[in-house]
Amino acid sequence: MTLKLYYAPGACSFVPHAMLEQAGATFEPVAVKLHKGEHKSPEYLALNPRGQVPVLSDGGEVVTQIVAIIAYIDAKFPESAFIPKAPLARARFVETLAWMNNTVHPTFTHFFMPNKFSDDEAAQAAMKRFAAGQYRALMAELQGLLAKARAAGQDWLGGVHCGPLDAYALTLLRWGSIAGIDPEGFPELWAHVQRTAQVPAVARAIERERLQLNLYKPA
Ligand SMILES: N[C@@H](CCC(=O)N[C@@H](CS)C(=O)NCC(=O)O)C(=O)O
Repeated sequence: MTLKLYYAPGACSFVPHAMLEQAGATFEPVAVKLHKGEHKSPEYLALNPRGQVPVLSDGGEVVTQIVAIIAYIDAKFPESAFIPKAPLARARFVETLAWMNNTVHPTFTHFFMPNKFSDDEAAQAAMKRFAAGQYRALMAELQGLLAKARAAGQDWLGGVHCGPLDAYALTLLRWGSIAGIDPEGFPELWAHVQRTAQVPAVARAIERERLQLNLYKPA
């Protein structure tokens, strides 16, 4: 099998995972257990020296970074039309993807892995608290983007069908529930995520990763 996706359950690698399922691709899913440090093993670092998921390997060529992997899967499975072709719609898609990947995602990393940003425990605790607040505001912004898409007649964040932006939104709201944010506090976004989870290809990726969508525990 030429295509291999290295993923960690519940991680950002869910986005290319759902895309490959949606494309009907034949691929080998390879689970990487982050909690066991498998991403820091010599074998994995030989594949991706940054020690992160996702990694997509195609016949020995390795692609890292979600944005690049999404572009690659889109180009490889053009019939799935993951990324709109019309100039403005395409720019809007990339605009939202870039924001998810360079703003929302790293904000969660500051909550989830504050040790990446400081070796001072008090600073880490402060960072976690601050990042959770920032993340809540970003969820509100994401819900606003969804409302804007709907007002423009789109059922899905990237256009007429469920795609990578919807899978990323699902991942980000699920992460929010880990950060103490009740997804039900964002009813339109939560409904959208639940609807995304019911798309058969997305449901297959959820099942393989054994994901629970809402991990919120009231204090
Ligand atoms: N900029 C990277 C971020 C990837 C990333 O943050 N991956 C996380 C999982 S969501 C990871 O592998 N974390 C383990 C670590 O960084 O040690 C991308 O877009 O692919």
